Amino acid sequence: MAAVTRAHWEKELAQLEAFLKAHPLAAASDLAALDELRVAVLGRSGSLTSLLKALKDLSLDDKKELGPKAQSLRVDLDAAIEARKAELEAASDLALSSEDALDLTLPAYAPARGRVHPLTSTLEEMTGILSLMGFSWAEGPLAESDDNNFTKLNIPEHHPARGMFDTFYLENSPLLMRTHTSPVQIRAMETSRPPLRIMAPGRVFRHEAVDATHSAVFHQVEGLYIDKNVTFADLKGTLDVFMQKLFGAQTKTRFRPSYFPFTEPSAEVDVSCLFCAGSGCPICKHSGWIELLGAGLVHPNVLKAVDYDPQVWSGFAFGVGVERIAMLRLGVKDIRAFYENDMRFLEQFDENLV
Ligand code: 2NM
Repeated sequence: MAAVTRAHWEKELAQLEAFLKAHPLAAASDLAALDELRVAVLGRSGSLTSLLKALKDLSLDDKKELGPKAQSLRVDLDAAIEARKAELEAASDLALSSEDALDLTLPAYAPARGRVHPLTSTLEEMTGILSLMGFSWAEGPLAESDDNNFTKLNIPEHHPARGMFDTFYLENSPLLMRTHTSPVQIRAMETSRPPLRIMAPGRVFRHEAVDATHSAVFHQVEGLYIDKNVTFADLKGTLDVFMQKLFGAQTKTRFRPSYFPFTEPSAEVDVSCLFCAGSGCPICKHSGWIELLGAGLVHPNVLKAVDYDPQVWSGFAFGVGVERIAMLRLGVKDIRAFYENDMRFLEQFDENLV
């Protein structure tokens, strides 16, 4: 700035004050705008800097009078700039941190829901049907006595089922792992008087070579009905309804003569193929029938073993494998998949029973 007069200096200061009034630092919208203002006023060739430099051209009296005015303006401006700068920085920090912050308006993560194991849902459906038909739930220990598992079920001492190749015997114990849930029926008959209508669902153990259709540990549901004058017709009617409730009203049953030590007569029970309705397909090997249950009228020796008089009481019993039913309904080709707990397998079975 060339040498100035007092009047010129005062005019310049008035202009600067007017400018600052029109552009208050407190209104600078961001740090860049604030710095631009700072440079324009307080920078090396800023308007206030120039005025302070120009004081040297004024008289000593004018300097004494005007110098403090300009100085105090400069101090005020410095303070205002610092204050606004702090404000803008705080605002931008806040903006940054709220970008990273949890947005409470977002929907919550869906919780990972568990689901019922396909064997459990199958077993529950079977027992649910039997329950509606009047069978009550009975349970017993997995490790059983030889008596309950074999002798009282009319399985003689040298029957092959008793061999080491079929039964898991325990070391240092007279007990064995039950090979069927029939010992539960024995216990129930021993602890209550007939009539009796019970089901025995649960885990059983056989010394099997494991493959796609055999497991050493599997599940059974057995039913037992003891009353006066129970006939084979009662058994047929009961299993007809059970199978129709399980597989659909169109389902038919077929009884073929068979043998079990604990029933006489005994039967293998087939159901009409649930995939082709009996017309023949690869799953029923074109027979139209699928073998599913064992059944029969309770052998008099079994009744005698639990102190029921076979002249007074009679009954039927049946047994069915839970895995076999689940495999058929769910299209599972390898029984081992049920026990591996691979989520990719288990996640396929939510509500999708056949
Ligand atoms: C089956 C087949 C036939 C059965 C027999 C008994 C008892 F205890 F009453 F003797 N409970 N279950 C039985 C009969 C089980 O499973 C294939």
